[in-house]
Amino acid sequence: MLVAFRAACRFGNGAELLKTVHYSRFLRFSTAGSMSSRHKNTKRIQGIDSNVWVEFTGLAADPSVVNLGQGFPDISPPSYVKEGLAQASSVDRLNQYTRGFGHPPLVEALSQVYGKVTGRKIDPNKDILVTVGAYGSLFSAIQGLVDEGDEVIIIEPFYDCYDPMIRMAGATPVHIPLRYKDSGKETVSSADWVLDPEELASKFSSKTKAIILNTPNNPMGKIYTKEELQVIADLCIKHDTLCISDEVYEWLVFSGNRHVKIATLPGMWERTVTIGSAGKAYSVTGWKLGWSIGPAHLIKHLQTVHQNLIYTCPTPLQEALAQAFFKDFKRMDEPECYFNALPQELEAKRDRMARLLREAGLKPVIPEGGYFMIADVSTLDVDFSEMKEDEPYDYKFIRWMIKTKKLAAIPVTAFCGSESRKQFEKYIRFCFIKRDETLDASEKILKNWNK
Ligand code: IK2
Repeated sequence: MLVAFRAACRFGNGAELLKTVHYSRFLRFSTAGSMSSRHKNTKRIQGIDSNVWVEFTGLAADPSVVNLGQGFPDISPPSYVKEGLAQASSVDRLNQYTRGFGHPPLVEALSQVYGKVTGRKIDPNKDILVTVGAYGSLFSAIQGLVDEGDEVIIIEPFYDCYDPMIRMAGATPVHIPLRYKDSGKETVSSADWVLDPEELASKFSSKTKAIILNTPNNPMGKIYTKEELQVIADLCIKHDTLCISDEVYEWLVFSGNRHVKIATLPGMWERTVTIGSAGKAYSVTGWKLGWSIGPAHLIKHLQTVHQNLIYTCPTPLQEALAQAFFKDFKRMDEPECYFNALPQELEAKRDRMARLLREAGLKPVIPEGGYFMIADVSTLDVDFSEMKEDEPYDYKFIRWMIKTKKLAAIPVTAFCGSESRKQFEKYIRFCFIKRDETLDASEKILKNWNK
């Protein structure tokens, strides 16, 4: 409007100026009229408009801030993965649409890898769906399998999108927190956070359609043992409940631990959708490719959502990912396989992060897997007098830390319902899949913490 006004004045075009003023008035009135009803949001997105990633990624964008917040690697992805994408995009045919439910070479590669891991034959066309990130798989699974009036159990702390996705389907999330069980050891580990089997059993009812499991867990790094998974599996079978198992960190397992797929327990394959992510498997979060694997009678419902939502994922990315999987499938038991090499590299970063946090007076919970570490910050004396009154402690702490210390992390209560806020608000989450230079910069901040 201002530009049009200036131009009209400069060129002496009075008629044009009047037209512009009239048009802008018309726009203002017509918009104001319709804002009241037609422009309102749908009920299904009521109350889910705030998002921790939108808010804290914005705050951490200041280049003077060391960002250990959002979970993306700043280490390089493997060179053969990057080269594979360049090669794929040089083939004309691979720049066009591909099969909607997954590019044929990719579903073939996934069926080989997961066939080996699960010890069962996986049909590349019927048991797999390739999606836009693990987000796409979660959304398709929840929309395709969960109905209005259903209940879905989720274990706190949980990846934050589960809750709004369940609400968007018209269902009700039922939360159950992991509870801290003192092992008597000086070091607290993610294994010390456990489900109470009786409390879990009390959450199942005739309305329970599904439980969402996340192992290794984000934000805590907990890896459920086979015995813990068996408790969940027994309840799923008893109540004829589905399991949506988010296993995006499946390869990121530190020494002394083992990742078990709940789908491999007796009676669980036919009721489980297992979700993976290329972003996490190959340190390429920007590729946003994920997949769901499960029995054809469940996957077909996810395929129905997918074909009416986005239809197909980018072909060159799927081709490059397929070639990476074929390469690593051949050497899955060797240390060079990325699925074995990355957790080794990460374990050293985990140990360094834990040491740095302890030196600054924070109390880290040592993760068994994944690339996040939560730490108790309640021991630190911080003046929050200028902060918003009504926010949980962890939100205030991180706002203060970004502003005062130039270090970004993520509040753990973003991963909880309001009932468990008190239990988790003294923790914040750090991401440690970072280059040595980034960890050096955080070390400098943490070493000077008390100055
Ligand atoms: N499920 C879990 C458990 C995830 O952690 C993620 C992505 N991580 O998010 C970044 C962070 O926590 O800082 C997803 C699903 C989604 O994966 P994708 O990126 O493949 O959609």
